[in-house]
Amino acid sequence: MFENEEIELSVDDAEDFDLSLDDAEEMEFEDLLSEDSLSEDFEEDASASMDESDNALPDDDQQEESTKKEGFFKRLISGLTKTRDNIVSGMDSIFSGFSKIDEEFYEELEETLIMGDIGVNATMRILDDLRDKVKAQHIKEPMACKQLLIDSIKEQMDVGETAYEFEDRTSVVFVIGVNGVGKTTTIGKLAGKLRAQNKKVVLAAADTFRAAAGEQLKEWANRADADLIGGQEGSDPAAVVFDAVSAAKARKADVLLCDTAGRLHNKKNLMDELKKINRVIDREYPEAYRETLVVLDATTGQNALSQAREFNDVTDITGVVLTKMDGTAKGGIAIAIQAELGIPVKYIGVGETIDDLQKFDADDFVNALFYTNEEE
Ligand SMILES: Nc1nc2c(ncn2[C@@H]2O[C@H](COP(=O)(O)OP(=O)(O)OP(=O)(O)O)[C@@H](O)[C@H]2O)c(=O)[nH]1
Ligand SMILES: [Mg+2]
Repeated sequence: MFENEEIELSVDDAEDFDLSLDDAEEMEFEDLLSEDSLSEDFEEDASASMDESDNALPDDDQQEESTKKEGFFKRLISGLTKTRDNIVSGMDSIFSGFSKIDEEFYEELEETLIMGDIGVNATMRILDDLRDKVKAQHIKEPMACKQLLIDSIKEQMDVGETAYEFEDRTSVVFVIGVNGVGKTTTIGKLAGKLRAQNKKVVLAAADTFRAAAGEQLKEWANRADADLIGGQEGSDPAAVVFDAVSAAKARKADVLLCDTAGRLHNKKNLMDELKKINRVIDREYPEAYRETLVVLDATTGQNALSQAREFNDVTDITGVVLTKMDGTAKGGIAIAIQAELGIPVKYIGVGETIDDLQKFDADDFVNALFYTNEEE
């Protein structure tokens, strides 16, 4: 089965992935084009529910930009408490416990970084960079290394400026990831964010494998005040996406968010299906800007990193959403993802409600990680 804990695709699997174009053509999508086949029994236009909803979105305009930024940083600091305790308290005792910078000092730092889920390769690069800086600047005091280490981590995480272009264009956001990582929840939160910017949002419930998946997305559509296009349980997910693309075009939607299954009968099926859906979007909506987000559960640490690699092999990932950052000690994985894969973490999930999705900024993240009260 395709469990969270183990996603291991062999190269052989990958070679089998290719579905021929003919397969896709056989799906007779033309038949689905007619208006009345748009899965009406499942389709939901939740626009009426906005006003009386308990979950009405906060009015961004009412808040001062600076207060928001401050509040955001505070939330980030508190969300990262466990990760910070895990990594930084170990660091501080190394910085204060050593009287000189020697091999043993570097070894202790290495162990702490690796234990903090920063990843072996990223750790090596961070420490090589630190050694260079220490040498070049003739640093003798371990305490004086702290800021250099922070700088090195930030440099290794550099993936250039993170673009959120899809938010401002007519776009399709394809959301993928193994089961239970938080795909559906992330789509709900993203829909909420986009609706708060007054965008027209359509959700495609392309997880037709799990019985409750459609209902779950429908709830999020109501909460976020977005349209939903779904299909019956067991129906072809690529056909649902085909319908959703037609609806997005007809309704002049700004953003189409596609939820996908995290588990199928086996891994190969899942990857085949993702490829097939991808092809349908490419063919039917070539004018749309494409964003492919892989959702990873931060609590799974290094497994998240290998999942990102596997998905990157079958599709071009444009960004990562790292969920469940609230309360995990494994938040260091954000560093490993950017430093080792060069893929930007675009959002982090910090809770289960509609407001619990934040844009990720590597510098803010590292600052929050190393934040101590004395520095105020
Ligand atoms: N604490 C916390 N929980 C989260 C976060 N994101 C998602 N969850 C929870 O994780 C669980 C799984 O989330 P889903 O959105 O259903 O995950 P999924 O990837 O769609 O799962 P499948 O559809 O089964 O593949 C739910 O209980 C969510 O509330 C987060 O950022 N923080
Ligand atoms: Mg789901």
